[in-house]
Amino acid sequence: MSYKIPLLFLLCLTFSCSGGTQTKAKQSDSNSQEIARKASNFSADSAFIFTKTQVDFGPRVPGTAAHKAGGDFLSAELKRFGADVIEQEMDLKLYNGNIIHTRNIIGSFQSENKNRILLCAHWDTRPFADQDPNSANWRTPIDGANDGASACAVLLEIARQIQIEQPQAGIDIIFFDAEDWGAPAFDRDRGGRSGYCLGSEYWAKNPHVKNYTARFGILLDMVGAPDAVFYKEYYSMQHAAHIVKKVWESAAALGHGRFFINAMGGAIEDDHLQIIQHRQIPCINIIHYDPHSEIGFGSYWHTLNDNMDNVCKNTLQAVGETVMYVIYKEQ
Ligand code: AHN
Ligand code: ZN
Repeated sequence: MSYKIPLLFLLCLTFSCSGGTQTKAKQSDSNSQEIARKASNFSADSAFIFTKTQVDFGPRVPGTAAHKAGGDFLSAELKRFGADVIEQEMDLKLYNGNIIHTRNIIGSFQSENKNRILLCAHWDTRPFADQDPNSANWRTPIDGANDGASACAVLLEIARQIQIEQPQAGIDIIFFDAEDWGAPAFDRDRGGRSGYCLGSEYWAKNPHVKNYTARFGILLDMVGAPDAVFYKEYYSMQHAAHIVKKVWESAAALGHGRFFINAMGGAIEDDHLQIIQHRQIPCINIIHYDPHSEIGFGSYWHTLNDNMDNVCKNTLQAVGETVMYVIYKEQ
């Protein structure tokens, strides 16, 4: 008789435990589905139009009318989507000693929320197609449909979605100026500095809000080419491996593993490095760079082929949805 009580007790325990686990698993399953549903609201059609609108202004090279128009557009769109917008205007010194007038554009959602996520991209375009196969084009500015416009377009579409459905965290979207004025291949012996990432360097040293910080940052760069592949970038892994893991796992869960490759890529000097070094915010870079290809970057990179013919909605969708999934998942 005496064995009956413990057996009954054991059975109850077993059932209640497995029941509990099952409920929890179901809950997290339906949570993930709900987050995936929110993320799927990202519209590639909309992002494509945001890309084209920027390109239609002409190359957004600091000092030009197209640059002014492009910046005004990004700023007005962020306001239209309900962000508090701050513009930082600054004169910056180029690799060759020349000074350019530039502007970082910052859009903040739920500005009072201390729990923040930073999303960023550069909005200026390269003044010279110094990688173009035809040397006659080396001094011609590029459209920057991928290198500039695509990432800003994805972030604008995310801003539009955030206005409709707010995530728990406050989101800051920063469009950095003067990323792409690195010394061109035909003028490399001048000055000691690479010349890239000037706008982000300025912001990281002089943030728009005193002592600004965020849980983490995600930089997007060249996220629109049909054949884009995003490998795990070296500095992102060094300083923010947990964010890389989160983003690549989210992409896989959404079926975007074709774009987000689960392998190491190169070490790329980009805006995220300024944020890591000068603001100590763990920041990752989602960038089209294939370590197995000859140049690494896409074949259009810093050539006149970086135009609208090289922008694909499937890629914009994969990146936009993945980033949205990550920000809606964050508590
Ligand atoms: C370098 O080529 C050193 N960095 C690439 C950063 C970049 C340029 N991203 C877009 N254009
Ligand atoms: Zn570039």
